Amino acid sequence: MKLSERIYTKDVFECEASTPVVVAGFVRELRDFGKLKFIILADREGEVQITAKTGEVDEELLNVIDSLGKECVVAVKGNVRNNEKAPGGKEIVPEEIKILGIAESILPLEVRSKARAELPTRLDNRFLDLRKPEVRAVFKIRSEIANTIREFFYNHGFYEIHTPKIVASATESGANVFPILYFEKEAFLAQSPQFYKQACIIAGFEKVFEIAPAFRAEKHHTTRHLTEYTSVDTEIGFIESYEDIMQVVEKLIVEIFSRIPELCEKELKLLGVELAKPKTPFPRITMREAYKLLENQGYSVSYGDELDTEGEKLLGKIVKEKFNSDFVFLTEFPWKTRPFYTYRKETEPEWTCSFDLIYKGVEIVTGGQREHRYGILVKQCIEKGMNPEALEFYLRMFRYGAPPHGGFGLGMDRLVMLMLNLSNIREAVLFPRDPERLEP
Ligand code: AMO
Repeated sequence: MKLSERIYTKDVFECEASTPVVVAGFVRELRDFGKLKFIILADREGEVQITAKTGEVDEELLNVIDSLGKECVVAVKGNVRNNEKAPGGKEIVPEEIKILGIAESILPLEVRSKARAELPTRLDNRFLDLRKPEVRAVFKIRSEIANTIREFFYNHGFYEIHTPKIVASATESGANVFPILYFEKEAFLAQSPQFYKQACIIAGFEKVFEIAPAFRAEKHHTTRHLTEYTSVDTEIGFIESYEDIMQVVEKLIVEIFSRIPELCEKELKLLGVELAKPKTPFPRITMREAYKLLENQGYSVSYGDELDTEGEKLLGKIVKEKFNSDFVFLTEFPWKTRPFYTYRKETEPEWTCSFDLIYKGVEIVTGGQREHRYGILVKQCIEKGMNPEALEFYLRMFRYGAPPHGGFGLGMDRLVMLMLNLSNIREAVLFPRDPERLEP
């Protein structure tokens, strides 16, 4: 039997009776009724029943089946047979079974059990956890979201860029960078491609995007923070205002919510998730309005402070009731809460030309216009208590002609978690990293 002739289990159900086929996958279930033995064989696309009856198949083949355990990897050559009692109405009568990989008899995690193991056990045994169709569905959808995002940017004239992840300085705040030893020097893992995506705009690329890991040394244990996450970043040149950037975010979100239901119908059904195309434009609320809305509900946030998790959640609820929207742009963040590179309102410099996108009460995007005027940028850097000399490699770019520009960063893992109603960001990531978890 040749593996190159293999078809997926789902394609068996398209075959006429007596068609010879080769399938391969994991032994998900074994049932032994003495003279009648069943294997439920699973591959990425589904499952099929293999039926071996004494008298119908070789004695030797029955012995091979007896030697199998759950999750062994096998290839099966046989003929398709119609059988009303078989799942999906078809089964395979085997002629040859080849063992490709042996599984130990005691599994650290049951693949086909209805009872869900605790998340740490699942993550410790992720390779087995991912064999569950409902877990794998998350990553099929994530793959399609990534492809949709990539296609969206290519279709809108963006260049895809790849920027360094070993860097010389913090971009967002000094507190949450991972220092690394870089030969004899200190270096850091990139918190964001912020400086480099801006460099591409100053280089005249007009529109760029990157989908890549970002690293944050955040020690808090929450259901929405990781130490390594996937960031979807963009930067756009020659903008009028940050409104231009919000419109791109909106279009991208609508594209994702339009495409995923058609691309992942089966997976969404398996997860019990219904995705409706969001109404546009998303409501836009300034931070000053947000403080008032929260205050009216008895939740007070100091004027000029950032919203905490609870505040964001409550605001999400208020917006849902008021505008019937899961999405809201929070705009004009206080200068004191934003990085030094943020563009400030000309008339009210305590407020910035920046925004967050809140989805179901959780921040998924941060963006805004950037300060592109050298003198002001240096002043802002000093105002934030940073040393311009240490940032010379970044600041000098602005001395030789920088167009007005802006962009955003979208947390891919948060988006997947919220779209699929997962209760923890770790479920949206193949091999999550948090303060305690470095393996697998
Ligand atoms: P910010 O730091 O807000 O902005 O990050 C942008 C988005 O990235 C996601 N995110 C995270 N996801 C999981 N775990 C974390 N620890 C984590 N930290 C951030 C969130 C967040 O909205 N340079 C700016 C972006 C820009 O203005 O272009 C930045 O990095 O979804």
